[in-house]
Amino acid sequence: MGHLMSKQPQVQVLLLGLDNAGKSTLLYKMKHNVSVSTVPTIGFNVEMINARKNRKNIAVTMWDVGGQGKMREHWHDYYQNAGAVVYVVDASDVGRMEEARSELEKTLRSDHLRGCPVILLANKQDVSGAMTVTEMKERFNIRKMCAGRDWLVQPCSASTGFGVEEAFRRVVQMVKLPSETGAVKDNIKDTVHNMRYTGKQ
Ligand SMILES: Nc1nc2c(ncn2[C@@H]2O[C@H](COP(=O)(O)OP(=O)(O)OP(=O)(O)O)[C@@H](O)[C@H]2O)c(=O)[nH]1
Ligand SMILES: [Mg+2]
Repeated sequence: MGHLMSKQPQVQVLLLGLDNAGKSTLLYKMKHNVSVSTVPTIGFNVEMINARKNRKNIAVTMWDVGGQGKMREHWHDYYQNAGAVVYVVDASDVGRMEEARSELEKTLRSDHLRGCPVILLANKQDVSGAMTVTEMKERFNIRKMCAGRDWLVQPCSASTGFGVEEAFRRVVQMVKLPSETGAVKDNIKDTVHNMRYTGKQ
């Protein structure tokens, strides 16, 4: 199986966003279609999800990195081979919207993420008072912030599953294959496999 997998193009997707945004909930909803109860992520979770792109099977490795203040200092360790950034926002937490916006802005300043597509997820749409896509676009000034790259704002609820399949489909559409970025090192897939297996023990 390892041999077969290694023939597939591999893409790396980064799930970023503030603590409590819903990244881990989203990851397991995407991977297994289950609702799990989560604890704040210290370090990261990583899962591989198979998908089809350009009539080929691809393996999408989703890196879910902790969003607490201390964890954000490590986000840049994950930037280098990212084919897309999925930025998850708790759309119901209006009080932290500026913090969410400025962290995304800071992230996108990295040279490693130049031209990297961004999918902004307006999560927690099941909560009344959650900001709409239109409101989020304005609040983030997303058109300007994401000038020079593909971007999309998508509503979802990681808890109920609303918009989650659609979000994943869009991620696969937008993600850059390694041949497009030229950035993935030969041994990346081995590293990913090793980390996955280590994580499961
Ligand atoms: N109502 C509602 N709650 C959600 C949704 N998504 C996540 N949550 C809840 O929000 C809380 C935080 O979710 P996590 O997935 O752990 O958040 P996280 O972004 O991984 O947080 P860190 O690991 O600290 O960065 C949990 O109590 C989730 O159940 C959603 O769409 N709607
Ligand atoms: Mg988490």
